[in-house]
Amino acid sequence: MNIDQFKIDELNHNELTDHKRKLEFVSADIPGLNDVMSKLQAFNIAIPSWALGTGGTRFGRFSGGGEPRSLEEKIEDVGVINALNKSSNSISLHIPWDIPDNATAIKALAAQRGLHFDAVNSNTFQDQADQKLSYKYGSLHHVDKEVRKQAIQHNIEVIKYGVQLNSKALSVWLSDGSNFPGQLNFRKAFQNTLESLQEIYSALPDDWKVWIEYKPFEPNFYSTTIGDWGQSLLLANKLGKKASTLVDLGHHLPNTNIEQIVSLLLMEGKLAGFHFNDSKYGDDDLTVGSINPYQLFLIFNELVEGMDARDMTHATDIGWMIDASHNVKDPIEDLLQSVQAIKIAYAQALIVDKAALTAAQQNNDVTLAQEILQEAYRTDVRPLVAEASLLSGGALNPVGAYRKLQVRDNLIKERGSKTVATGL
Ligand code: RM4
Ligand code: MN
Ligand code: MN
Repeated sequence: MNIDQFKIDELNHNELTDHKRKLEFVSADIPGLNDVMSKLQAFNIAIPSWALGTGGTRFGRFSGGGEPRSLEEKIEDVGVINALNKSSNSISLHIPWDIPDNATAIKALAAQRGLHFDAVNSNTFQDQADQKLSYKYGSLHHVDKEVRKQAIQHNIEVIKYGVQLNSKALSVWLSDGSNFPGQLNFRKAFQNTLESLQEIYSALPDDWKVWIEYKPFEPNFYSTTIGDWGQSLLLANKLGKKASTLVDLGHHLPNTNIEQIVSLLLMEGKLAGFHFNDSKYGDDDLTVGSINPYQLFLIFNELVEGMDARDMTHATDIGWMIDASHNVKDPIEDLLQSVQAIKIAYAQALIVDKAALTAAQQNNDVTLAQEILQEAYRTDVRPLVAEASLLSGGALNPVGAYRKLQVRDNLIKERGSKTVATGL
């Protein structure tokens, strides 16, 4: 379905007086307001094709109604999200969950909705029906060269799909690891992974990148071959310039200082991008900002500081993407909430008084440093985010507009109440 612009404008119109009052109030305290606004408007976060349906857990899956039944319908859903928030202008595909059989048509459909294709993701963590060899004991790290070859081939095929779609990066997440002590020779597993990645690396087009994601556990519960940022960075450094490390917020052990990881990866020019989500325990894939919004702000604070130190363009020099799974919420609502949470954290980071913070750090004024960060964090920047959306033609309140326009009911009418999307 398509959302008519006039419907969004109408809703905005009804909320305008309230909005302007709140905007005026917060704007008075923000130096460099225009700069903040244009950065917020430019900032986009890619939507993963696998997050548009209801996700399951290993215990079950409770599908919602009107889920997209095809890649075309997934693109439609991202179009809806982008029409409402004007901050989700790309989609990231997971192959083979979403194979673009007719790339030209898919590209045209996406372009009609103002969308393009972000990184493509390979999948060697599941066996497919037509697959010769199994990934039960891993893929790129496997003891059997033939399995490694098959997994390398798959990644090269994913690059080919990506080239047709104008993607510019391959994102690799491996579930490779071991479930029990003694199962694996860590060194050989790492070496095999490196050699396999080197072959994939040499198949990358000139203007492409490979992003190496890490995760400490699950589905393997004793070791993961790319288990943390150190292992990922080691691989990225050995591979070369086109390789860097992708941070998925849920892929850390509890209490890990993710903002410090981000800061150092940026310093090394090896931060590929993000998979945003939130978590309480592990790879929970919950709505961004739903559990620990302060951590999200601290991460953005490091991102802004680190990117500015390298003179990078916030919106485009790093890959921004959501990676979430929704068991109980409407996926579109969840994604809209996630994008809002990201933009709020970004706006808060933009208004940190950097000169004052640097001085406080230099003077070892610990109290003042904390005050400065929390001053920004406790500022209600939501009117700024809303204004950025309004200026770009989006809704002041994307979730509210989605509900008022009864988008899900319309999708159920179009697609039926018993539909299941591909994905986890
Ligand atoms: C993994 C990881 C990958 C994602 C899969 C579906 O835990 O986060 O990025 O592609 O899940
Ligand atoms: Mn991820
Ligand atoms: Mn994950």
